[in-house]
Amino acid sequence: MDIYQFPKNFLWGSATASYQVEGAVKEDGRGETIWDRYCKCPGRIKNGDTGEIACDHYHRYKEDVQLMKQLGLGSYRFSIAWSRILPEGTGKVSEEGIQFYVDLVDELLKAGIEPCVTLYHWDLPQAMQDIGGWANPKMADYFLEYSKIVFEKLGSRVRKWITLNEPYCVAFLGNFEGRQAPGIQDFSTALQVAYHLYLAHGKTVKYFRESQMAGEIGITLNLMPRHAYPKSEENEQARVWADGYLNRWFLDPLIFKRYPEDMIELYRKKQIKIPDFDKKSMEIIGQDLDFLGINYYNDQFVKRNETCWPLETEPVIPPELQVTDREWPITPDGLEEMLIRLKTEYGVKKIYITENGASFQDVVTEEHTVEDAARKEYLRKHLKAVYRAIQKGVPVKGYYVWSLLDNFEWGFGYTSRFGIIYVDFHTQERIVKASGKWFAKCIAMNGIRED
Ligand code: IFM
Repeated sequence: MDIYQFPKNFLWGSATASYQVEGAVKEDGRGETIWDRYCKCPGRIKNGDTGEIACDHYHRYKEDVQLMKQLGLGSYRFSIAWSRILPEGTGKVSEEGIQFYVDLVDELLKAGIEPCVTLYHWDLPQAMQDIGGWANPKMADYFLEYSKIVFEKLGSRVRKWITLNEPYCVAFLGNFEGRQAPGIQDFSTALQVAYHLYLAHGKTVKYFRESQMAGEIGITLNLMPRHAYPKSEENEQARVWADGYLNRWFLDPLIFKRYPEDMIELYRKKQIKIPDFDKKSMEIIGQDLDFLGINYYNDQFVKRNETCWPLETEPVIPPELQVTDREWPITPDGLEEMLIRLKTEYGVKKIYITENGASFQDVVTEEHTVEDAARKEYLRKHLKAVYRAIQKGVPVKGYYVWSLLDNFEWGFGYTSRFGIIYVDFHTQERIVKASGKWFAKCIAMNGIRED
């Protein structure tokens, strides 16, 4: 039997996000968000689902914290809904909204679980979208105003902060592809959004440092190695652009304080307006990070297709690969590859895997269990990839499974389940899946056992 022992103090956690689990969208003064609005538009979300009730975590957080304790989690990553703190995005603060997070943090600490707080996981107050959303240059200051309030209320007890979750998705899925809120389809807007998100991030980290807050602060990016498929010179060019679009456009400003030249050139050639950044703004963006959070699900394969504007690349799925029920290829080696790249190419000093997991169709058995062998296998393979990267000297300090609970999976509504805990969305009953029980064993032995 092989045992893969993780380093002492390795952090084992699980993650959720406010709109995906909380529900209670009209309670205690919470303001409307872009996701509340987006879900109302017919045809956008499978089955017309919304996050109105979701996992009802807002009312059931105590029960959920007990489940986390039962699993032995060292940390719980959750996000704060900006519109619970500032219903209009700016101005009047809602003390009731803040209280929910104060209580949640207290409950976690009582259970010996470290809170890891994401300040922004996509649920922008609608009032902010009404003045242009992240395309508005003032948004960085509004975000700072919001962050300061959260720091003031929770800063004495929270020691792990993440400014933004997956700015790529906010910018490009929300503002170019339009398949996430707010549903805009304009590439230049998406680039502006990405830039303003980064200014918001940078200003917040700067404030965190200047006010000498205790703990650590970072950001979470979704990263994927890209591969040419099939391999050819033409497809290799597509791979480089696809890599620039998702990976380098987000890593380079943070680490090297510049945007990738080849992408700027490509975008200019396509008449796309590039944000007006200068040395000063890049200094703000490239604040020192305590850690980089990465969300990893799969690699992506691309071929050149000149009709696909503006990247001239088309995603393909190699038929020899296994996929999840979302048709995401299962490519654990890619996680190791990306981790090594972060160390060697970008010199990142500390990494948390802030999300990793898989969606599969789950069935509740007659014995009232969920035997999700495929998810367990997915997690096992990816944890082994993390193990190998650590052995090669990559400073990975923790791993959060996505997700603690089955939840509202954005455009897929409740049809796509990522949880290690099953949620019956009619009764709100929770059942710890086989993958959850297996993950609890990993936590208990601080490693993985091959059996
Ligand atoms: O559910 C999402 C999460 O909100 C962000 N990262 C990817 C997950 C799975 O799609």
